[in-house]
Amino acid sequence: MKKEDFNKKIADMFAEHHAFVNIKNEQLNSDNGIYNRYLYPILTREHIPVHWRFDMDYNTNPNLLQRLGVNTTFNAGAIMLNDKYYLIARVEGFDVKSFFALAESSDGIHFRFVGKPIHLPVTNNPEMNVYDIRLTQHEDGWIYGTFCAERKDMSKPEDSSAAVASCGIARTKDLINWQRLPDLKSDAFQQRNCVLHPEFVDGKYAFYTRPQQGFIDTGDSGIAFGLCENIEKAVLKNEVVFEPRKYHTVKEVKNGQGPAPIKTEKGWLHLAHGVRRTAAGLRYVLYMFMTDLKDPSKVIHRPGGHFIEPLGEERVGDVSNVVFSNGWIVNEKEEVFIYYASSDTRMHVAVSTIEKLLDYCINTPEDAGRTDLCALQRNAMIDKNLEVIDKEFPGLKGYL
Ligand code: M1P
Repeated sequence: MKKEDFNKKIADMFAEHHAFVNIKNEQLNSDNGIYNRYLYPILTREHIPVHWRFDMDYNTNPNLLQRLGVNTTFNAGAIMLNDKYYLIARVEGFDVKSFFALAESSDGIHFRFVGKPIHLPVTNNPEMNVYDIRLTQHEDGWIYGTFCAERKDMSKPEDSSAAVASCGIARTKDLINWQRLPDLKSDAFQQRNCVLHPEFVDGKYAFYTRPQQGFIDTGDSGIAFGLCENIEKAVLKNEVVFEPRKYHTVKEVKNGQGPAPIKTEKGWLHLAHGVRRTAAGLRYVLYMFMTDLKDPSKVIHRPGGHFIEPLGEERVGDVSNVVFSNGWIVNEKEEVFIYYASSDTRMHVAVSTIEKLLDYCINTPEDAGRTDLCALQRNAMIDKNLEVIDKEFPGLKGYL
């Protein structure tokens, strides 16, 4: 390529990227009254800046070929800092290694990647991969990131896909400079979906975890809770499963805590993922529950069924039929921005409010537990509605 064509191509690529990241997103009508989805994903691989993928030096890349491709941008942690909305996305290169990258927004909907990918310090046992960071603004003044640190399973040297997942911990004040702490220790062989609770509980750091025996299979596990004295050498004693998986529910195969819970006057709001096995493979949905203000491991409300499911184009991607969330943000108007990834490929947002999420959690009936009871539960609501129609909306009878 001639140098002048090379220069023009680069200018065009930057202009196209700028135009793409500035496309205005549109809120969609809500079909459930609980939250509104948005028309476009909010972070995709097309959001990755040009200079993160291409060598722009004519001497070393005269054909302007992409050198370091990005496959996916998903499973982002989220936090509000200095009135800005931040996501720390899991960005997976073509080399299937993930790294964390910071994206910034002033409205919670339109994001762009800023700076450079985060260079996370390693422990004395460097991991092969990191992903799914949860960000917790802790009352001790630090912002903590807890993430999955994955290493080869050295007990199976012949198996090149055998891995061990642990909970990595790092902390920061500015989301750019990170201090690495030792990985979380507990009796579990493996850990994923570990999240630091934002407040001390009984004067200790509190973790949501998911102890598991295998890398994919979690056995009889569920969302567990445990306390540790020292975050700089975090050892969990007495890790107890308080939100177990359950036969023939959205969390029949496994589940995991999403982001750190949100404190409200009526209890802690939790978002989690639940996994069911289908003929098409595993299906991941999001569900909610609430825990007691004084004891965040005591579930006080369990709305039945899923909260967000993969819909339409969300159903397709690198790992299809998955929605996963490890980040949400509450703003000063008590709007809640729920950031979720679809099919391990791109990020979306759904917007709700604290008022609606509390109503959803407190007043949505629990899973009735059995098909006949579920039918009765629905019929009771329909009978009540027929009375309401009779009294308040007689004109609707023609639609029945
Ligand atoms: O592929 C779906 C998700 O699978 C894992 O989650 P879990 O441990 O709960 O099964 C994670 O690898 C996650 O990143 C991924 O989105």
